[in-house]
Amino acid sequence: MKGRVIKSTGSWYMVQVGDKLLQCRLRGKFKQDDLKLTNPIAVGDYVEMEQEQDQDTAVITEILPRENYIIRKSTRKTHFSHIMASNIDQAFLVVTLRNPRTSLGFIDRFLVSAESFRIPTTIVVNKMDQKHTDKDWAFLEDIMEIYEPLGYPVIPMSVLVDEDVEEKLMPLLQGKTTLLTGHSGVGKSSLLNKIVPEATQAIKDISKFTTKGVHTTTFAEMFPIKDGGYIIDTPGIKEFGILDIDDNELSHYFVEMRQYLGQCKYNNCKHLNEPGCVVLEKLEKGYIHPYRYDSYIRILHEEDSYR
Ligand SMILES: Nc1nc2c(ncn2[C@@H]2O[C@H](COP(=O)(O)OP(=O)(O)O)[C@@H](O)[C@H]2O)c(=O)[nH]1
Ligand SMILES: [Mg+2]
Ligand SMILES: [Zn+2]
Repeated sequence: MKGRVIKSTGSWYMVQVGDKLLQCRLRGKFKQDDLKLTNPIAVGDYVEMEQEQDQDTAVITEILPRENYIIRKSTRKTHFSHIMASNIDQAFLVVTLRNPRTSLGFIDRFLVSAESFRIPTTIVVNKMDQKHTDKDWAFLEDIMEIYEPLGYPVIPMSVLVDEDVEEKLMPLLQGKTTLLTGHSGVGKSSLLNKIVPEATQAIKDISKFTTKGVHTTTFAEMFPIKDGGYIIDTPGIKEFGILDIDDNELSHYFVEMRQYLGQCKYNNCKHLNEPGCVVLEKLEKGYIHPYRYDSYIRILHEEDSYR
């Protein structure tokens, strides 16, 4: 029997099989190749199960290979990582121009992570109904001018006020597994509730179902949407860091730089001030946005400071 893990508490897993939910546990040890993981099974995993005799629970016997996954460092065990979610088709990064203002640096950090996991991203600019200043409008223009040409669609909207939220977003969400992310307070839960009105109820049901006292909010949760597809809500986005990206690797995750890599004079070029650097040349000619280059430099130095 094959299903998909939509919720995990660490010891029990909620698995969706067709339109049914099954409570499952693990049997035996699972081999994890190179990763040291605190969780062998993550939300989003496709698994094989065997029904337990005389019970409406099942045992997970196998994890099918993951297409991708997002991971963060374990907060409990050093040198261990925690898979937050797997088999993700796309991310929706929700940002706001004010209350709170999402910085370009934050957007770029997320995009680098998403690129490293090979997850395409759409930027949803929410709370467009708010009273915006000239500076806010200029910021929206920057966002559209910088990210749309790079292949990151930008969708301004108001989840609270717009009547066509579902109409606008559903075609983009259907049949896909979408990671919903962004700063706290930008409207992720509001968006989730528009797309999956049952979500609030589902959250309650599931927490009733799982062991009492388990702190479930640190886990990602996956919500099936009607006509196929899932939305994954991730708590703790603050920790969605950039893991172990080498200095020389970083520019691979800036899509506009990627195309020039290999053309620099030195093959270990960090695009800082090296002679014959094609990235610097393209920056000067205006093919690379100065804000993006600025983010590149910041992330490069931040990464250094972790070591
Ligand atoms: N003005 C306005 N407020 C919104 C909008 N969407 C959400 N909010 C409000 O922003 C606050 C945070 O929303 P929430 O969905 O909890 O954000 P989350 O932390 O990202 O899940 C709540 O008070 C919402 O009512 C919007 O489109 N416009
Ligand atoms: Mg929320
Ligand atoms: Zn270079």
